[in-house]
Amino acid sequence: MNKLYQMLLLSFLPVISMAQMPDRTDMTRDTIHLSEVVISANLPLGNKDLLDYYRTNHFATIDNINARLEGMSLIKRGAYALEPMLHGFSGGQLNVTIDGMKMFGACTDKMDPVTSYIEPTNLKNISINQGTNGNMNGCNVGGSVDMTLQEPEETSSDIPFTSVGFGYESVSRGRNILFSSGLSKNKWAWGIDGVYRKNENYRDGNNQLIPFSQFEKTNIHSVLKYTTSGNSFMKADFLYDLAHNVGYPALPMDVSKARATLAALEFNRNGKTKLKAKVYFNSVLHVMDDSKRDSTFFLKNNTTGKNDTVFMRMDMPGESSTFGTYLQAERFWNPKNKLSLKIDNYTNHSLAEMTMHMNRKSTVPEPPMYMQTWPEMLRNVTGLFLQNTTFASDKFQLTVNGRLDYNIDVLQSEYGQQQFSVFGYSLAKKQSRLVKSLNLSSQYSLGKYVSANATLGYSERLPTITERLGFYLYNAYDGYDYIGNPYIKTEKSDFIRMEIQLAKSNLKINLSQSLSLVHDYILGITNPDIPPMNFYTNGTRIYSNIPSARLFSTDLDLLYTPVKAISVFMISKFTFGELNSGEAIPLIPPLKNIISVKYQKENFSVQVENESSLAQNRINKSYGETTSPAYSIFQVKGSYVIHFRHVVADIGWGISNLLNKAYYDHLDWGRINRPGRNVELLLKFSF
Ligand SMILES: [Cu+2]
Repeated sequence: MNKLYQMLLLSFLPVISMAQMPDRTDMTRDTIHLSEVVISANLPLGNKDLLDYYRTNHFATIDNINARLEGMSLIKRGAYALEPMLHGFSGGQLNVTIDGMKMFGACTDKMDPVTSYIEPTNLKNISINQGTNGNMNGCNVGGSVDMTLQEPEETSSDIPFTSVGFGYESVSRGRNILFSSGLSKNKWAWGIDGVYRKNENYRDGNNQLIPFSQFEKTNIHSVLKYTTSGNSFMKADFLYDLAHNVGYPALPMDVSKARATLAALEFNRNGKTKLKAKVYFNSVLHVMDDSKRDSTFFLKNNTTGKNDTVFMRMDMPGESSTFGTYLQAERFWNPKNKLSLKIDNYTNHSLAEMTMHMNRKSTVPEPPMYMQTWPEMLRNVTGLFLQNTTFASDKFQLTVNGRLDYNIDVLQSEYGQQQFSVFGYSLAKKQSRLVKSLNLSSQYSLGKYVSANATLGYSERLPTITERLGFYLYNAYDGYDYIGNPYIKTEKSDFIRMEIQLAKSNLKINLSQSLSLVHDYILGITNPDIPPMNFYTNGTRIYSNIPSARLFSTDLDLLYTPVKAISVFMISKFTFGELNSGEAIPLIPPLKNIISVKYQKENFSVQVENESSLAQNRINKSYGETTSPAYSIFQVKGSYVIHFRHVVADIGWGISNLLNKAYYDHLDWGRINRPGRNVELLLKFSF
């Protein structure tokens, strides 16, 4: 089995590892950093056991994987494109990047988080950094999620490799096809991978069809690599992702088209000084569509006093494109100190429009009403990141890092200015800000198997375009229209995290606690003076800074292998969030626990999993939040691998929601039930 073969064979298998950790920092070699996940052939020895706990099946979506990561929860508005939340932080409070590249969704309603444009088959790693410490790719308060794209490895043999898989899911009649292929010759290596998915509406545990839960998507990623010398290479990535007919049952609109393209060129040198330079471009188009929804309203007619039928249709396209570049270097400047540096710059262009077509039955059609919900804006950010790690002794290491981001926002549209003049704002065409971050972390080993980590940090973050210039953005969760605040202050966070790890050969435990004290926390505050614009909104909220908010999280991860064939994996997550008023931060998940037991012998494996959540009664009613009940669901899955000459056939099966429970998660908008019992079958051939 050559290396490329291995790489591609394993390309669907997520595992946990010391991703992105240079050799020297691997102080406790047996320790598993459960916050970092690798999906690749570069899986470190000994971590193979963990692999299947992250792989729900070969056709797992990125959401399935994210749901199992430490501290990660998912906000659900439909069956597709779940929004990541890390320890109660989401949206602009998180840095989501693709191998350090900035990319922004084009939906004003957060229907398309960046993760929705990536498939597990594209991925080599997912690495997560918690709190203010995730500032390598941008200053932020809630942490970072960086996804590295899959890449081929140059080999001496030039045997092409191909793998094709087919899958079926009963609950949504989901059909999935995935493939990957690779070729390498001399200094060249090429890889291609992709997925096609088509899902119809799914049924919940009450056997009810959930309307508007369908989706269809195609994803393709290609990478070409050229090794210039022993320790340097050039790499070109191209990614295309197209989703259409995506339903969002919890929202009043669906998506007829969500398209992303990404192109990147990278130079990498691995010498005494490690160098990485990258230039990239990505663009996202998002078209919202309510043509399949009932858009009839009944309004009292002012003159007749009778109920009048009103039809309202909306066209809401959005686009976002980002051009960026970065240079990263790493070097030991003496035997005990390693310095890392990153300089980066990106320019993002975004625009979202809304045209409302309103038609009263009793009168002539009104002229269409046009708005820019994201006025056309250019955001340019230049950042400098510096980090030094001191390996003080075999037992102790200290890392200090800091970052500065200089931002210029240029409002390009006249429209945006005019829109805001209604509220008495005279918008400056240009606005600049400086945000900063400083973090100190230490790692100390307390004996052969136990180590402790502590982090202390401060960071600020830029407000998003929605928070600054968003214009009448309807939030289907609380029923309010949201308006940005052009002069909103940056959000700031003080952060502390403690972690203790036990790492023995058959038992690994990781317990962590994080506390964030956020100042000038950004939240929409109701403004009773602004009249509602539509007949279906509760009122208008303006993004505002509230004095402070506190978020506390605790996570426990455990991996236990009592005997060789059996392994047990558990992950528990809990977050508590409070505003300075003492009220709960809206949409904080309750305690959640996943436990999984696996039996594996040779080519056969079977795994039983339980996912349980407590009820959430600590809610904020003024944000439309309601309590949610506890639930507990089971799933079972298995696989069998057959080797036949040069072909490897992988047969997989699984039943999720085994007891056909009708349930929803606290972060699921609209209290819409999740899928009921689902039988999945998959077949994968590699040759
Ligand atoms: Cu949208």
